[in-house]
Amino acid sequence: MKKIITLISALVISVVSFSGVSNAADSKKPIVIPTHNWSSQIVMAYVIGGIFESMGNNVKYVNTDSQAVYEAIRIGDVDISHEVWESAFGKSFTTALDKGGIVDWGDHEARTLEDMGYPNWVAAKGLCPGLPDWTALKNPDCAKNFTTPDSGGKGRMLEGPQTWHGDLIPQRVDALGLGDLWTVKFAGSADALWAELVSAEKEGRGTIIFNWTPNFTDGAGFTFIDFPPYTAGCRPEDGGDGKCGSPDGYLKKAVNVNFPKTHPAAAATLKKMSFSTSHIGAMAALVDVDKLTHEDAAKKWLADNKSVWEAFTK
Ligand code: TMO
Repeated sequence: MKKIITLISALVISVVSFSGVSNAADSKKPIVIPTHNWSSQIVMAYVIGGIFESMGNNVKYVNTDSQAVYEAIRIGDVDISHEVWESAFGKSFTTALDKGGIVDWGDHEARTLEDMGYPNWVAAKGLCPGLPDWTALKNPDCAKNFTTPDSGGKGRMLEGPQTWHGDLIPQRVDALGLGDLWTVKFAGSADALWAELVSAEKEGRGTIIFNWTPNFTDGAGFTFIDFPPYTAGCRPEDGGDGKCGSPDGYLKKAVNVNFPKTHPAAAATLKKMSFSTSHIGAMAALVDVDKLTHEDAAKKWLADNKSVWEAFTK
């Protein structure tokens, strides 16, 4: 009897140490990676999935709302986020952090800007003298060059999908006293923003759209408008008057609190993972310029940048 007990306890000890946290292998349970609705994020999802798979992990992609994802990570439905953009999602992310269950997993090297701007030919054609200073927008002779059939005689700005940051831009336009001259419409998708650039140029009318960096438009002749500087608390959602532009923002990663326990190797790799402005711009360009599918873009990016990502796995 004593012998059997000794045998059982030895077995228990070896099983426990085998599955122990410190040097355990990653669980075979698929790592749940979210996809949203802009190109770099989707390509990077497949890039990271490919890196995890190269380490022997299983992965699963779920299309998730880009605000609700932080709550989904917090409660464990999604394992990671790889593009937490400060301007659009900082508030949802911080709210989830405060509730617990989600962990800040560090910053990418790239800094971000998410704001309204225009293709450089708008300035070259003299459609709004004084840009990129926002006060140029107060001039009726500027606004009239940006009208569209649906803008009620006002200049039109084309925002991205409303799920990204709600009424931030319409609020700002009103707060800055631009509401009599300008109206804000929401695009249904990122592709609608890029289509607007093409049609405005064809029609020779001015256009102001929402855009961001890193993106495929980096270095392709796009200028962001200089609004009054962002300061902590300046937005209406934070109690401010809304008379401010967007921050020089972070681009973070985040994980569910249990992810480093279930998948320690993948978690360590994600922690080291840091993409630059040009890495992320290239991921977007493979889709939006070269017209690859997101999956093919990720495969190509991984093949072209082996030395970059292999370093994260070591
Ligand atoms: C979140 N985004 C990059 C579309 O601004």
